[in-house]
Parts: sequence; C-alpha cells; structure tokens
Amino acid sequence: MTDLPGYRHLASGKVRDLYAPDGADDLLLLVASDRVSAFDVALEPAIPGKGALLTALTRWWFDRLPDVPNHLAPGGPAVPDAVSDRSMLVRRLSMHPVECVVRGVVTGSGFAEYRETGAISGVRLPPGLSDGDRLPEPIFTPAFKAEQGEHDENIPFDRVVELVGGAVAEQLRDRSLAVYRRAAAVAAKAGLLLADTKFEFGAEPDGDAAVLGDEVLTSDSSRYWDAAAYEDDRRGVSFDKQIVRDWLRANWTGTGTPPALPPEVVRRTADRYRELVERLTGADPEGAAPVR
Ligand code: Q0Z
Repeated sequence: MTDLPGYRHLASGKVRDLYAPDGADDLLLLVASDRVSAFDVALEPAIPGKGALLTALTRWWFDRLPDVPNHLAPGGPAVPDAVSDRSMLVRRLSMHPVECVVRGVVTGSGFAEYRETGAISGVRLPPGLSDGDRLPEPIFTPAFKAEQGEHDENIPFDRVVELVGGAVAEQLRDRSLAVYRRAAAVAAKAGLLLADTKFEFGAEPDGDAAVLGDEVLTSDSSRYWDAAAYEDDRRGVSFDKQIVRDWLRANWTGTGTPPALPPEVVRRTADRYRELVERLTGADPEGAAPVR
C-alpha cells in the first residue's frame, strides 16, 4: 500500500486500496494493486502491470456503456503519478449490500449450488446441466455481500427486494442483465465468451439509485473464456488467475502461509492478463481499431 500525498487511506481489500481525497468528501480514490489472490488468500509476489491492466479494462468498459450511469468523477483533485494508471477517482455512493451476479454459463460456485439444489440464488434451472454448460438465457443470481473474509451468500430475488426495496431491486436486476448482454456481445466479437460477471451498484445522494460502481467486467470480477477453445470441449480456458490456482493446487496443502509463486507462474499470469486486454481493446495500446 502506497502513502499518497493529499489522500487518506480508508480501507484495503486483498487486492485493492481505498482512499479519500483531502477536502473532497464526495469523492473516493479506488486503487488497484498488482497483488493477486486465489482461494481467498493474498499471494506473493505481485503480478507486474495487473492493477493498470484491470483499471484500463474498467475504464474501457465504462466508455462502451454510455447509457449506464457509472461512478467515475467528472473531475477532482490531482491523482499522484505513482497510482495514476491504476486508480479511478469516483463519486462516493451509498453502496447496496448486494453482489449483482449475472451468469450466461453455469460453473464455479453456481454449478455447485445447482448440483445440490437444482437452482442458483432461487433461480430454478433445467435438470441435467453439466459444469460449463451455456444457459438458454442469462440469469441474475444475486448474493449478499459478506463482511471481509466471509463468503458471499447467494440470495433469492425476494431477499434483494427486502434489502433495497422492490423498485431498486428491479433496477439492479434489469441493469445487470442489460450490461451483461451488451458486454457478452462485445466480447464475442473478440472471440471471448463472458461466462459470468459481478457488478456492484450504489445510490447517488438525491440522484440515481442504481449507479454502476466499483470495477466492472475485469478478469477479477468476471470469467472470460476463449470462445474457440470452449466450442471445442465446452471447457473454459480462463483469462484470469487459473495459472496461479493450478500451480497452488499442486504445490500447497491449503493451510498455513502459501508458498511464493515462482517467476514462471508470475510471468505467464501477467501475459494472460495482458492478452485479455489486447484482445478486447485492440492490440496496440496507442490506439489500434477497437472492437465495436
Ligand atoms: C467500493 C473496495 C477496498 C477498493 C466501497 N463509488 C463508491 N462509493 C462508495 N463506496 C465504494 C465505491 Cl466504489 C466502495 N468498495 C470496495 C474496497 C478497496 C474497493 F478496500 N468499498
């Protein structure tokens, strides 16, 4: 975590840090670090460039979603050079305690819940689905945001209504599904399958009650799969820390301090993050034709 002149540190998650600018109570600085986590533990060493790549991805998606209100601040105090390429100055919202997950594919914890109950977050699904199967329609599978260190708990839509009221609950669902559909279509043009993603929304004081906040459509908040590989064997070749997870599973029992990632794993993971950004936004960071 960096000491930032003109900013006060508020909180840190496993991979991100939150600051408040001095004298601008309505704003926050969201800083993405190069840290990586897997199986709910922070790992060493960092993945060089990860924070900047995920920040670039969030900004790129906000640009492509002009009809969806988001939390980017129109202006504000200067952001220190040390973090300018991996941070966003945002308007302070009152965040809803709901993780807005949309799934186009049944996998991960969603598949585990489906196997046990036949449903995810109360959404009943057809019988006989296998891990990695595409759903006939994307589904909204909200979760209650747990305290740090706890696992989020999938909740039915009725529970979202109790938490935020019926009108806002419908906005969260409808905006989540709309953004997923749009993003999945854009990703498809880049040869990517957006298997699932998670959004967070907040209310603007005296304004829009469902402003898109936090990071969006990054590989930390989403599963991107290579579409061609998926069509071959219906299995995700994931654009996230799959390399880290696979290495840890083979080299760590899961208790105590995890071993340091070897340079080869760090390099391949950094390459994977870079490849996702290049495929989505166009290879040349100076401005090759983006996917439209
Ligand atoms: C985001 C988080 C952390 C980074 C709060 N626009 C907003 N208004 C109010 N609160 C937030 C946002 Cl984005 C907000 N987080 C998550 C925690 C570092 C991001 F420690 N928490």
